[in-house]
Amino acid sequence: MSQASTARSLTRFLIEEKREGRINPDLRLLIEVVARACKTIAVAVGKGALGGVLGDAGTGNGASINVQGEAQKKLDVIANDVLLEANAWGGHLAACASEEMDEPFLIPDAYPRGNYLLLFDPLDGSSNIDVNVSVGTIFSVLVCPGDAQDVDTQSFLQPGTAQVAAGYCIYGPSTMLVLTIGHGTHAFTLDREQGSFVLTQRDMRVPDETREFAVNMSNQRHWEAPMQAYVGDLLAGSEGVRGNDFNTRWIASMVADVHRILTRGGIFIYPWDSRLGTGTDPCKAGKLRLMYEANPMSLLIEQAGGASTNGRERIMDITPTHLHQRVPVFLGSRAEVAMASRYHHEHDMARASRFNDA
Ligand code: P6P
Repeated sequence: MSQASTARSLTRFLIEEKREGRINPDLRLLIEVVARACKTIAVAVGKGALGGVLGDAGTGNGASINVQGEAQKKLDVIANDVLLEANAWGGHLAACASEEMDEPFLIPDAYPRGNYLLLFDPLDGSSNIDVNVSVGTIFSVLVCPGDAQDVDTQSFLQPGTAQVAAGYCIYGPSTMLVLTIGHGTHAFTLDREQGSFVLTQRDMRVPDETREFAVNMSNQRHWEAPMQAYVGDLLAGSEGVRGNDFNTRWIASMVADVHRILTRGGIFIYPWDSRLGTGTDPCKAGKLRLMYEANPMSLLIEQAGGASTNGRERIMDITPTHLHQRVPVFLGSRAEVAMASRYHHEHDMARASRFNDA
């Protein structure tokens, strides 16, 4: 049989998952629609300067700023619009929420509403667009609690454990869709000639151990004590308590860093830092967003045997209070995430003991 005929397309994979009772027709449609939207985004991203879509969005009086207070790129807006338009009419969604929109987009009355909620970062890492570094789309799927006609922001505020699907599409040398529907994490590569995603890695596994960490070291002086201690011991390498040398990678595109970790292991860290205030404000508890960055990536990583915490607790156990709230992120190889979390736990215990002794 030819390679083409034995290759398993995303469509065939989802039909077989439905046959196994792991997915229902509406969720299958949702994933196919998101995958198709990602192919459209891949075309726009791939054009680069030839597409006239690089640079900042916004009119002549300066770049437009999104709800995060960040300058929007033209491709941020394009990717967001592609995902909204693709998902509006299918009848599978009640509403969408996006990093690029203050409020959720409720499916208009002109179309039927379904029982799913879709959350996305339409183009994560977009600051890398203008320097031709891999970027990606991250998405998370929840079930709408109650009647879809009553959907509102509160409907989205569910912990990561409530996700029924999550994934990302990475626009790199190849375009890949990495997906979980709660039964493993699987990778599909876009066959540009056929125009379809083909299963290229079933059941990705994150190695438990690693010698590679990903963090933006320029923020080191702003980190809290346990994070300083943890990274200090990594940097001490084989002459320090860890007894091994470590390598570092930082692409500054979460999708690309997480994809590397899913592929060969590692730990990805974006910790809280003192510039963000006391850490008690959920909208300043870190840089990365809980609902449409940390939660979907955490589900993908856990489904691949890895772990994901905020340094102190499992990220997917956090009950959100704000749609755009942020969270410190430690995710990847299970043993290394446990080690980083141990530094935080031991720091907190010692502080509590000093407080009790005072
Ligand atoms: P820094 C991209 O803007 C992003 O949200 C993630 O994709 C990435 O991991 C992080 O920010 C990079 O942040 O502060 O290193 O530029």
